[in-house]
Amino acid sequence: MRFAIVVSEWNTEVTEALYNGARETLLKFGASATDVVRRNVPGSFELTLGAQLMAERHEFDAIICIGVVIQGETKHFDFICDAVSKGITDLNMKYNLPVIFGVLTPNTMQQALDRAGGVHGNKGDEAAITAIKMAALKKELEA
Ligand code: RBF
Repeated sequence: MRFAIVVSEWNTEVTEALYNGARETLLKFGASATDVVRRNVPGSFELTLGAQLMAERHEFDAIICIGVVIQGETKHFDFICDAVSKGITDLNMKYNLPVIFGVLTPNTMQQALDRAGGVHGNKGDEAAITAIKMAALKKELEA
């Protein structure tokens, strides 16, 4: 299977850890390095268009979106989270393709780090497993 990972450049310490977790999990479960394609976008708000541009290529079995929006640090929190969660939901339906919401929305940077390879694991790993499960479900039901 082929996977795209779209990574937001805000809070890169966290998004890089999430990306590495997602990529390593895809490779661990059998994806080859050439079948995992990464592209960056400036912020989480741009994840929707970034994922849509990847979906338009019709060459991926799933797309993983990775971002971090920290509630305590921006009044834009609700705008960005609402937009990207709705945007990603719409892409799932528009392309009939798993587009995975790997966006952390914690209150603090420490909570983000705890979920990006810290005490609460790595949500990037979980996003990758979700991508694999949904791509497999799609293949099974469309066979
Ligand atoms: N993008 C993120 O991915 N995480 C953030 O925490 C975040 N905070 C922002 C706070 C403000 C005040 C603004 C204007 C933008 C923020 N962005 C953040 C960037 C946003 O996702 C997007 O890249 C820009 O709004 C340009 O469309």
